[in-house]
Amino acid sequence: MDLNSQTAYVSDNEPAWKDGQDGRIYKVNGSSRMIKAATALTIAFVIVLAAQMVLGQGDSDPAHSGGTVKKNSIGMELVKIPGSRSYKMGSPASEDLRDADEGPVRNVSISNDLWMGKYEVTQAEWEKVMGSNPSGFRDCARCPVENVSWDDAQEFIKKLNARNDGFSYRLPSEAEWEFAARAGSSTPFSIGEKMSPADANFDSRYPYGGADKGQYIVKTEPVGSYKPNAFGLYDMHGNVWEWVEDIYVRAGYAGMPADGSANSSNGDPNKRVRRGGGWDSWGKALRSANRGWKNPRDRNKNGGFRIVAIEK
Ligand SMILES: [Ca+2]
Ligand SMILES: [Ca+2]
Repeated sequence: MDLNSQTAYVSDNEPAWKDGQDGRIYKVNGSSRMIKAATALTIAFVIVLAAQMVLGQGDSDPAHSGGTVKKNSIGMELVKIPGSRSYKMGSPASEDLRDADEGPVRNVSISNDLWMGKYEVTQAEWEKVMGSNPSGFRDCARCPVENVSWDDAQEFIKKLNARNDGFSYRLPSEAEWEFAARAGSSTPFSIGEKMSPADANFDSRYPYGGADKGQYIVKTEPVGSYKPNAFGLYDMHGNVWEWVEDIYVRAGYAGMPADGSANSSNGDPNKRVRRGGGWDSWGKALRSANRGWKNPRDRNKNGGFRIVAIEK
């Protein structure tokens, strides 16, 4: 295996990539003001959520069908992702700081309803299934598990399936992941054109779309620390990169399956796609269309996953 050539192409969080994009060193400033603003936003959001719960409006809007949540046998929360739809996967050439592998934009069908982890798989959930915790960041049971390879994630899924709890589990396909991350949006992020430190955990010295800079936290945070998207999914942008099932093909989507299934046959199986960016990524890497990849045996402190479940 040629690790060097791999490093040369993987990009979204490597220093070389950062240097290539922008020679300036940004100064972190206004961080306490930023934290106050984030706290105020969080409080406002909790009030809105509480009001929705009291009024019972959480499930009434079909565009927000993420209101439907089930728990599996280990207490993992699964959000219903509506099927029978198609969406435009990939980014248009006009999207700022995109990479060529995000196109061409094409229609992809998501035929069946599926359930997706409301959060990244947590350290506590991993430990419950696997009996150990490989994470690099310690003393945070509700933080996402990281330091897990694609192969490790498959092992977790195998053990979870062996519990026979009414769902059959797997990694999301790349197409399912992007559909879930967009949650109906066609902007760079599910929240719009900008990515600021109040929106996700990333290296917010390098925000996107003209958003204010903030303090770089330099670690994972407990899942659900930021606002969910319209499907009710948390941390699709940032915190940890998320493995998906697909083999990465640098040439992009031409000739790839358009029925929502994973690409498991084209390209080099030693390149598996990761999505969504992580705590050490620049804002650009968190875009819904962005694609990264790693060797399926690589373990990284910035990488975890979430699962998809199909009702049996
Ligand atoms: Ca994530
Ligand atoms: Ca990329």
